[in-house]
Amino acid sequence: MGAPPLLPILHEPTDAEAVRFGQCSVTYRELRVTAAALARRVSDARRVAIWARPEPETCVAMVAALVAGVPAVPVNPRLGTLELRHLVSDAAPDLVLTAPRASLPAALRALPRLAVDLGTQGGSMQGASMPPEPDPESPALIIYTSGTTGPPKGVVLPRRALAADIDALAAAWGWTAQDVLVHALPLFHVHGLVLGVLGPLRLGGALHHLGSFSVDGVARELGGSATMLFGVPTMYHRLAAAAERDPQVAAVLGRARLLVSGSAALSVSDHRRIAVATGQHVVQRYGMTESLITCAVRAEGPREPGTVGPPLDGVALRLVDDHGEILEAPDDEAVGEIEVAGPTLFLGYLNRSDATAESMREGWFRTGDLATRGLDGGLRLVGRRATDLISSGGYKIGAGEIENALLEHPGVTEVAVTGEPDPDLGERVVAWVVAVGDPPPAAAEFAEHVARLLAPHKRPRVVHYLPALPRNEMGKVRKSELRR
Ligand code: MCA
Ligand code: AMP
Repeated sequence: MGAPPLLPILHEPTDAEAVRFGQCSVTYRELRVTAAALARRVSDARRVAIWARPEPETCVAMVAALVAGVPAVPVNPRLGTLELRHLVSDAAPDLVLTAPRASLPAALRALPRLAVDLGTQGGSMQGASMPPEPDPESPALIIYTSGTTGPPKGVVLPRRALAADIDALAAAWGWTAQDVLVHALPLFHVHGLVLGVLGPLRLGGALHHLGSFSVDGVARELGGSATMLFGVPTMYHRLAAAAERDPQVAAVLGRARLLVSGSAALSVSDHRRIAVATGQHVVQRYGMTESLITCAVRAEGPREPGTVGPPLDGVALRLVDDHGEILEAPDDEAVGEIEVAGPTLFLGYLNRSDATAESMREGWFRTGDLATRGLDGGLRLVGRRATDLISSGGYKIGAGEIENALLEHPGVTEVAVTGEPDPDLGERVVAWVVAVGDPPPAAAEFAEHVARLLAPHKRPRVVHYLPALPRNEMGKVRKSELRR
């Protein structure tokens, strides 16, 4: 007996729809035929990069790599030159999978390229045999995630973590093959890729991707066959305003089977605005790239605002205070760091055994997130250990990374980056610069510079010019003073 398949439906595919992007729909049978053919062509690779534009080819490439048992590295197509160069040298993919005619940046053009051809969909099942199921402990995905300093680290996720997490979420939400997910998230992070793509595909349901988020697109899909939405709080903030304005938007949101928010805190106020306008209570879940999703409000349980729910079945989770004491009491008061163990954990950071060791305590992964435990067992997130990690639009952004990029600009002599509250994005990136030049470079130029070197979502939205940065006697910038 081999291992149970990660994507069982591919072994007995039907003509049911698997993924849809705009007019382009791919059935499970077509997915099997195309992905099995592609899997044979990548099976010798050690690792493959996937140019993760929101297109059906990205899903097919991902499935092909999983079928072949070759670790896939999804690449944000908006990465700037610095970040992309780091990813390519760190992950060292043998080839890159793209849609036909994708235009690649220089760092990826140097790699052999394989175009995903949806034209092979019409091929026969005879020629599309499935290779044996890879070891559940083998790496499936390498997802890059920002830390507070230095370049992003590649989180290596095994197949068993993906399977365990999706199954636990399915149990928590009554998520089945009958569900159709409206999807508008990027396909290179856990939220959009593991939950949004592999979730429906493991369960045999469908996903409808909008290409990019819009209130109209979400309303159209939920007014049609879609039953669920996965979004970040910025999306729900925009949906709340739309539902208050437009009774039709309110009605379709109200009819959805489940609206789920994650990646950042959904404000109590936006939760309530949506509940008042639509009758629907958005469900929160909490997780991290390294641990996948570990807590969720249950579909059938109470849906209080401000809580991310109790741990998922099968996940071991503990709260540990500053003295190393494990907090047991559900008092909604004592604050501890969330530590996680169990089947949803990553294997480690790629090429960074030092960082992997630092992130663990006695076999438990230290998330850096601080929470209390409520009477009902649900967790309430109250903050993060690292204040240098900015959470903007559901993206985590390391302040150090932006500081390093800005220091490469000839108009900057000193810089500090902080986050400040933003009603739409949660937090926005703020740069405090000591600039040279008369006049100094404009704020828009600094934004362009960061967008080019890193990625557009990391650009500073506000730039303050200072004659000098406030520093302590050790020379360290006093960010608390700047934030004040
Ligand atoms: C603006 N743009 C620029 C510049 N200014 N480009 C270059 N240089 C500039 N100076 C462009 C952008 O590229 C973009 O183009 C457009 O302007 C607007 O971008 P932006 O302001 O960044 O965002 P937005 O369009 O308002 O998007 C909000 C969003 C987005 C849809 C909520 O932030 C988003 O998709 N967030 C999801 C993040 C996520 O998936 N996180 C999961 C990771 P254009 O208009 O062409 O797009 S966390 C995770 O996985 C864990 C496990 C978890 O718990 O989930
Ligand atoms: P990432 O580092 O990109 O994997 O994002 C994981 C981080 O997102 C966690 O460490 C949390 O700080 C944050 N996060 C995820 N879900 C939630 C949530 N429901 N509420 C608050 N923060 C969240």
